[in-house]
Amino acid sequence: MKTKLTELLGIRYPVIQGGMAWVAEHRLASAVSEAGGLGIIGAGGAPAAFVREEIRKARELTDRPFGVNLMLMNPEADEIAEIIAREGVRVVTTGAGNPAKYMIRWKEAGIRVIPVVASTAMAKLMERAGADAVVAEGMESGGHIGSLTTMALVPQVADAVSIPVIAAGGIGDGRGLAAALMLGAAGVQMGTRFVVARESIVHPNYKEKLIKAKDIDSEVTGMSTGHPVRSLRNRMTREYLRLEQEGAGFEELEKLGLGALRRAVMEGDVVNGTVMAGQIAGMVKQEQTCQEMLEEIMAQAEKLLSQPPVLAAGEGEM
Ligand code: TUI
Repeated sequence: MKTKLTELLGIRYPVIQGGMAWVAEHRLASAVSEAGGLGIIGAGGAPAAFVREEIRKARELTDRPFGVNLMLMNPEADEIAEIIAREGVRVVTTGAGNPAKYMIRWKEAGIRVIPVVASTAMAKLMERAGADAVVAEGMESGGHIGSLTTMALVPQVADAVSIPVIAAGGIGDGRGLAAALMLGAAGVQMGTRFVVARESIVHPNYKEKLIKAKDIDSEVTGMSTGHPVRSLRNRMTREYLRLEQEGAGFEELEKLGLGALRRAVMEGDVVNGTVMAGQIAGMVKQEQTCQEMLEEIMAQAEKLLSQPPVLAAGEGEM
């Protein structure tokens, strides 16, 4: 399947992996790239030196292009931005902020820059600043989210900019990919599905909780602080929401969130840790290799696109 995205990045399938903090490390990123998508190392809140090592380790595991996601609230964002430029990374995605101040440096290093946006205003701003594409991420996503749904956001962003748009949020299989292309996207970004990849190093408890989750099992905390985060319901989200309802201040709430994602991903504390996941958690049913996932997703999308269900021969009145 050729799209503006596969051409822009030189990849086989129009699928990029989300830049998930702690989860998206060199093994997952290189496996996604080896399987024909675009793997991404998520800098999350990690120190710059750690990110540099992750980039070098990924390069040992694949000759294919991979990217780095710079989470813009990282205290070492400036240093990481410079490392990305110096280490010969091919693609950068950004999250949770405006990356405009790094754009000239990255473009001059020949990097494809793909900011994640949650509004048409931000998408237009990024296009003017020189972005090569944008990820339009709906609130179905796991982690830090905006307020629009993918269904509403993607076509509006596609109308607002002329660079390729990558749809994210609520996409976990070939139906989601086919639908995203119909909405005007040139490809998709998936996070939650890749969390349970065989090559993903997240603690088995995290994978198990995700595989057991149903459609309604995610919750959004942090609405009151201006940093809404979607994760699976557990003692942590209940306690957080109770404190928010009681009018707890920003500082008390932030303290609760600090390190909680790391506790869930690395230590397997899925009770008191933050188990970030998107609304498609209910359709994540089993651990598979990245290659199995991508082949299944592409086969399903290609079938749907060549034979849209509503036009299927001889079925009903339509
Ligand atoms: O960034 C994400 N998802 C994330 S970042 C993250 S780490 C974290 N953990 C706890 C609390 C806060 C962060 C976990 N998940 N997705 C991309 C994304 N970016 N979603 C929404 C946005 C966004 C929001 C506002 C992008 C730009 C923006 O603009 C604000 C501005 O600066 O004008």
